[in-house]
Amino acid sequence: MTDAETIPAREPRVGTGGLFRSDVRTDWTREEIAALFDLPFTELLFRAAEVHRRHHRPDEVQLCTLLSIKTGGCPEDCGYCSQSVKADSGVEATKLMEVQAVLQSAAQARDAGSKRFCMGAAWRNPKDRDMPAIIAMVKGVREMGMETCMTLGMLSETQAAQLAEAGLDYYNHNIDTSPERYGEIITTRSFEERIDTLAQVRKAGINVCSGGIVGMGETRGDRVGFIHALATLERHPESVPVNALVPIKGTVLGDMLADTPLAKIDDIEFVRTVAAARITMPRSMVRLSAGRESMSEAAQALCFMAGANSIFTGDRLLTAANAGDDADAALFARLGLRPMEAEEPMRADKADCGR
Ligand code: SAM
Ligand code: DTB
Ligand code: SF4
Repeated sequence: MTDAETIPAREPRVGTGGLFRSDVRTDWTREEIAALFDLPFTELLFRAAEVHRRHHRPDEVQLCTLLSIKTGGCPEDCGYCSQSVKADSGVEATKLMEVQAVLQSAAQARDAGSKRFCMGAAWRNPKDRDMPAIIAMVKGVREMGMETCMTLGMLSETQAAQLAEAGLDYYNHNIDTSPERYGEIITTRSFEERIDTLAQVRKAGINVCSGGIVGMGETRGDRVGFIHALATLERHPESVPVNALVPIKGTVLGDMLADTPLAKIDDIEFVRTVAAARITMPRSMVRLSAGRESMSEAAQALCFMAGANSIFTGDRLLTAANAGDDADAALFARLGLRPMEAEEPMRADKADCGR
C-alpha cells in the first residue's frame, strides 16, 4: 500500500452520468485538431486538464498488466515490432501458452494490484482451433475480478461474437498512425482492415481499445491524422493507448531511428498528443502505454496532467522492458496518485463514449 492509496476520494466520478455529454463529439475536423496541437503548450495542458477533471478523477490512474500469451513468429510486417518474422530482433517464436499458466500469471498481476489483464498474441488473426483456449483464458481472468482485454489481430464476425459471449471486456486493435502513413509502416494489411475489425468488435458489444504509436518519424500532420481518425469513429474507443515507440534493434523502425538524430520523440510533442486525445475523446481512458521506460518522471507527470489515466505496470510489456511495480509505486507516491479501483466495466452497448 503506497501513501497515495490512502488519499480519500475527493469527489464522485462524473464520467458515467449524462453530464457534460455536449463535449463528446465525433465531428472533429483535422483543422480543429491541428489548432489544438498548435496552442501554446501551457494553454493546451490547461484545457486538457480541465476536460479531464470534468470526466475523471484526476488523482486516479488505472493499473493494467500485459502478458504475451503467444510470442513472435508473426507473419505481419509492422515496422516497429520485434515479433514480426521480418524482424531480426532475437525474439523467439513460442506456441500459445497453456490456460493454467496464463491464469497463474493473472493471479500474480491481481495480487500486485492490477485491475485489467491484457493478453496479446503475435498473430495476424486467431485460428478457430485456438478459440477454446482463448475463451477459457477470458473466463478465468474475469472470475478473478479483473477486467479482461485481448489483442489477437484481425477477428471474424464469429470470433468477435465468441469473445463477447465469453465476457471479454475490451479488445485492443490499434490504428497505429494516420491513414496516410499506414502503408509506410505496415504493408501486409491495410488501414481499412483495421477499421473493419474495430467495427466487428463494436458490433459484438465488446469495448474498443484503439490507439497507436508516436515517435515513428511521423510528421505532426500524421499525429493530427491519427487522433482525428480515432476521434471521428462513430463511437470513440473506450480506451485509447498512446505508445511512444520503443526502438527495438532488428526492427525496421528501431534500426532506422537509431541512425537518426530524431531517435526519440520530443517529450513535449508526446504530451501534446496525449492532451489532444484527452480533449477530443473526453470520456475515454487514455493510456500512457509503451515507452515510459525512457521517459522522465517529470514527462510522465505532464502526461497525467494532460489526461492520461491508465498505465501498464510490471517489468515487461510484451517483449520490451517496462518500469516495474516498485518504480511505479514510488512514482505514484511522489505524484500523489492512487490506483483506480476496478468498476464493473460498462459494456459497449451501455457505454456512451462518442455519442
Ligand atoms: N498482433 C496484434 C496486433 O498487432 O493487433 C496484437 C499485438 S501488437 C504487439 C499490439 C500493439 O503494440 C501494436 O498495435 C502497437 O501499437 C504496439 N507496439 C508493438 N511494438 C511496439 C513498439 N516497439 N513500440 C511501441 N508500441 C509497440
Ligand atoms: C498497446 O497499445 N500497447 C501494448 C498493448 N497495446 C498490447 C503493447 C506494447 C508493446 C511494446 C513493445 C513490446 O513489448 O514488444
Ligand atoms: Fe504481428 Fe501485432 Fe507485431 Fe504486427 S504488431 S508484427 S501484427 S504481433
